[in-house]
Amino acid sequence: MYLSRFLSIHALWVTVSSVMQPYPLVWGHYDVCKTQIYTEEGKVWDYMACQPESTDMTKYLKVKLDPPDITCGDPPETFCAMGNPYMCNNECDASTPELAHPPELMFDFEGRHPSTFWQSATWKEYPKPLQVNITLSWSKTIELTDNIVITFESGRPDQMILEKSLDYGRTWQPYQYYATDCLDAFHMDPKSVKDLSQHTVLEIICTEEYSTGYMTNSKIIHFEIKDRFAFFAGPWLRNMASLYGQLDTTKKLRDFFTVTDLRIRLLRPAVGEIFVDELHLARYFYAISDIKVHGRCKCNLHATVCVYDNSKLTCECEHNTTGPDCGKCKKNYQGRPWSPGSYLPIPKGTANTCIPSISSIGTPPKFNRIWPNISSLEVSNPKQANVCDNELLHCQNGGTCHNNVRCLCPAAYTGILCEKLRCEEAGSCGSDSGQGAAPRCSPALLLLTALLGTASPLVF
Ligand SMILES: [Ca+2]
Repeated sequence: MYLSRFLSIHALWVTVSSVMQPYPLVWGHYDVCKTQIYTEEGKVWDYMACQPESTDMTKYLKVKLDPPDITCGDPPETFCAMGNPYMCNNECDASTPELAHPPELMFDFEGRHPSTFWQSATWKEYPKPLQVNITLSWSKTIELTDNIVITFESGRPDQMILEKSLDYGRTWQPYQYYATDCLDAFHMDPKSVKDLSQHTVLEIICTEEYSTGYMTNSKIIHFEIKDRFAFFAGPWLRNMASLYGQLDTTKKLRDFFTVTDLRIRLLRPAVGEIFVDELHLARYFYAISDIKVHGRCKCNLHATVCVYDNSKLTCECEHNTTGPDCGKCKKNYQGRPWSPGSYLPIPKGTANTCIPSISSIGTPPKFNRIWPNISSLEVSNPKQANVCDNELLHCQNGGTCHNNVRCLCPAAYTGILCEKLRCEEAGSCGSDSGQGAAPRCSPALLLLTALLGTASPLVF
């Protein structure tokens, strides 16, 4: 509910700012889906590509551990400090809140001392491997915008794989391998992200950077999103236009940063020495105090708001699109194939709005079918296609939109959008009459012009 409230405030701000500002406050941030502009025809909507703000996505995930009973404390057990096998006075007890280490402590507010953390059972079954999968699920496609950061309280694992899914956990692909010895663990040469380039940015690497034992001064493991962005946007990410351009034109690159789920596969705990000390197996376990995942809902550049309701994230779609990711056109708005918005041209992008289906506006027989019921229609009935809405569907030639269901036309014009000369319909338009000043565009062209308004360029 918190997100819902936050996003409502955000939505309100977007609405207010779009009224106040003819253009987005900061160019190239894609934080406004539409804005009113003034043309010779009066106020009309101008549409642009838009996306939700990047935020802390750990508030909206579900976490699952496998094996499910791997968390320590049931039954209670003592564990030792890794650096000192004789310091074994720590206890994990799931039934005592002060001594329990449940998974949610990986996502609580940090900054306190000592840290709160999830902890696994110890490696008492050595040499059977101690392996744990931690799956983070959003049930929604999200786009990562910052490094994934995992903070270990137990020394960083000797072997670990970070994996991602794009299909809600049905299939998994490796994101990055982590090992003290990449060649030994995964038969891969060790690499760092800095060894990559624009051309090899999608390569899946094994890194030893984060996996040396407990003696090192850091507890942190990164999956480097920003370093990968920097290949396109420069070291300080100043040239975001270049990055957005690449994301727009290279689907594989965009998909690389898109996930529905992440899976942390802990394959071997930190040992800190070459050999496992079999006499003190209570030194070996996994403990994670914090996981950071920053990203945004993927809304295909058709929404700035993503609502969290009933434990589910959903884009609040604009541009006449619908679906959890705004991945299709609304009913009666299928006048051209759905298309994602585009970051290009910088800064406002292209909205690629869905336009009304020609048939929804009506050939006369269809229109006649709905016309008798118009008086009983709720204007706000979302299932009823608007005949006019002052956004995409403008009444033409001075006509005015009445309750969204019909255009009131000046005497000389007729048609659903007042697009036809009345004399033309009657077959009485003289070539030399005063009416000749009116454009003799075909009704279809007039209709198309009406549908598009001042919206972004058409891409069929
Ligand atoms: Ca914590």
